[in-house]
Amino acid sequence: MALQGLPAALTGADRPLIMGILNVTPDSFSDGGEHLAAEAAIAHGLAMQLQGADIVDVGGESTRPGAQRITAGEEQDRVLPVVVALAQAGVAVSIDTMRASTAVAAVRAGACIVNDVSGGLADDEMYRAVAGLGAAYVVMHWRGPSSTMDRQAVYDNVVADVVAELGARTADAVASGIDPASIIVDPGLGFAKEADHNWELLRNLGSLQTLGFPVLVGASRKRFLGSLLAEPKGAGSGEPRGMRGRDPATDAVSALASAAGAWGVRVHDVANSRDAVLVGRAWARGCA
Ligand code: PMM
Repeated sequence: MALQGLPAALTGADRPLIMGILNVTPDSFSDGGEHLAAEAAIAHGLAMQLQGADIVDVGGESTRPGAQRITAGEEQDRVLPVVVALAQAGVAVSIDTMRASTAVAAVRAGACIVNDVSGGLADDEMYRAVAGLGAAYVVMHWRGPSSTMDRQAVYDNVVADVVAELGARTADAVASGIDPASIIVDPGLGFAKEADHNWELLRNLGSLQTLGFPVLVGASRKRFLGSLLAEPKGAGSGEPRGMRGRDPATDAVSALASAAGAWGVRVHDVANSRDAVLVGRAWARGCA
């Protein structure tokens, strides 16, 4: 069944969708404040659309490890002008927020997806709010805020535990009135996960698919790619590869996630990930 809440052009796509990342934050670990000014953020969102982004994911609150929360007002001041302008320009906009009030305001401003990295855990009002919106809803695996998440990376079996926890979240979401046909799940790479937890989850994307929802993968420029690519430095431990140097590895994950049947990839490097998902799809099918 087609995913509910998305524009028809996206529900008909026969390849994984590209969700371009637009962090409208001064301290985002990837963008470092480049896009803080609304004008610059809007221009970057439009540029990503031209490069082939199917969706632009607008976020106002950093989820960088150790990041502190901001107020709802600050978050909405950052994201709403950008959501309005991009939606008016015909971009399919996703709002990356853990707050029900921001989700509601952004969908009213034109967003068609609520991307909730907390999977509903950060705000008791989120499921009820999303149930009435008619938007798609990304339920990401999460165990706690960025300030504490590194301590929560403890699993008996990371794949089974993440599937069980996402299963519980999605069941709660449906019980609160959210249409199951509007739900997307995401393993939450890097959120309460050590590097090998992320690799184990990627190797087992099929287990996430057993939940019965489309699967979104967000590996772009994350720490586990930086540490994989660390250059040996003398006899000591290597320095992680810098952010921008992680894009080819992100593209490789996009190709492999596509071959494994992912519904979408959330990336900074839109143009190359778009090529990569086509390679992955052709690889899996044995034809173009
Ligand atoms: N990662 C980040 C933020 N939002 N949303 C989803 N659905 N999945 C993710 O993996 C995810 C996310 C953090 O990364 P960023 O700071 O580069 O945006």
